[in-house]
Amino acid sequence: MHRGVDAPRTPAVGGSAAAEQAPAKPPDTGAHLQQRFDALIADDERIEPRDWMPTGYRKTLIRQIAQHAHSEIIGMQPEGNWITRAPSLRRKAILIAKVQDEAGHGLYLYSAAETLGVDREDLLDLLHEGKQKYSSIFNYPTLSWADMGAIGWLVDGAAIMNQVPLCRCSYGPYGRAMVRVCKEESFHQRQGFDILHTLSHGTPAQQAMAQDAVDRFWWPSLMMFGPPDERSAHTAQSTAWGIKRLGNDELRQRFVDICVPQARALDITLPDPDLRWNENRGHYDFGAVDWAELTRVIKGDGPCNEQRIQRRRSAHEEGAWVREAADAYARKHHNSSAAEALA
Ligand code: BYC
Repeated sequence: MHRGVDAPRTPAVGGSAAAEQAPAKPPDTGAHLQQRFDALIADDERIEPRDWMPTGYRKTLIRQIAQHAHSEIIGMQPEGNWITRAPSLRRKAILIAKVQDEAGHGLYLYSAAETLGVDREDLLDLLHEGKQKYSSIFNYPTLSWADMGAIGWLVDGAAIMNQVPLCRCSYGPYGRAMVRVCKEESFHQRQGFDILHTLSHGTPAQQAMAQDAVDRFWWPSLMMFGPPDERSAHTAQSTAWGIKRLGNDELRQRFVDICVPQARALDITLPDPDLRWNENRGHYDFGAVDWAELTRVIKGDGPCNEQRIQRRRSAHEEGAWVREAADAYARKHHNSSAAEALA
């Protein structure tokens, strides 16, 4: 059971007599702080912003939360591409709402990162300079309307699989942000499934379009979970710290297991000839993922890396006046509140 944000770390001391009898508080030495942190992690308690934490824990969280936030806002681009071409007013309104949700997710996540002592502007600079990553999946183009279905079904589906365990992340602000994000992602996943279901039960041309989208997005979706655990630089330590609750391979396997029956309901074939139920393992076996492709895309050599980052930079520059106006408004508001307090 997680402690609430404001719950005390140490038992309250009753009166002064009790205080006199209480054992002397151990000094906050490095070793003592580390022990307290380790005990919180071992008890599955949450670490909050005011708590001491090892430098590595803080750095890992900043890296992961920032990468996650960047993914949310870069993830608006492939879908934004279809807002003007959605096939009906209803589909357009839903897609606009979804893209707007992604911006909101970015905001929750940048705010969660800021509780670790970093500045959102600095994180954005790191993204724009190519010094921080975002998810590989958003470097693939969205070529047809069916891609909106495949992204919703597969990409949001993979995101939910990855993010539900993150709701139990040992760092409080990240875990709490994930709760809300996951609720919204499940709507996104259903809208994607609905788009594909409509197309795959439509004309032969629509069926082919749905199949083609799934053919292109299936393998990149499996790559979203990261490299295999044995090659993952961070999984062991992040799991020991309770940041990640499950490894990359286990989440990928769960995703495959859940997608197979859903693909059947969609009348869509997953593009993997090695996909079959393994009675002994109680899981679906699946073919080899092209890890060289993931490495290439992460390093900047995916089909749309350049376009995505350029668009992001120009959106940031074009939005400078909005940030300036918001700052000016905040200053004015602050000054008039201060003047009122003095009156
Ligand atoms: N793409 O040791 P590993 C969304 C990097 S948003 C790019 O396993 P870790 C959505 C990794 O960062 C989707 N990079 O790392 C939004 C590390 O690099 P550095 C984003 C990847 O962190 C809008 C290195 O490879 N979701 O779903 O333990 C619309 C070694 O990997 C990728 C999140 O960010 C990749 N696919 O595990 C719709 C969730 N995979 O930093 C949907 C939170 C690995 O050492 N993040 N790398 O240079 C996580 O759960 C974890 O960070 C990961 C990677 C599972 C992604």
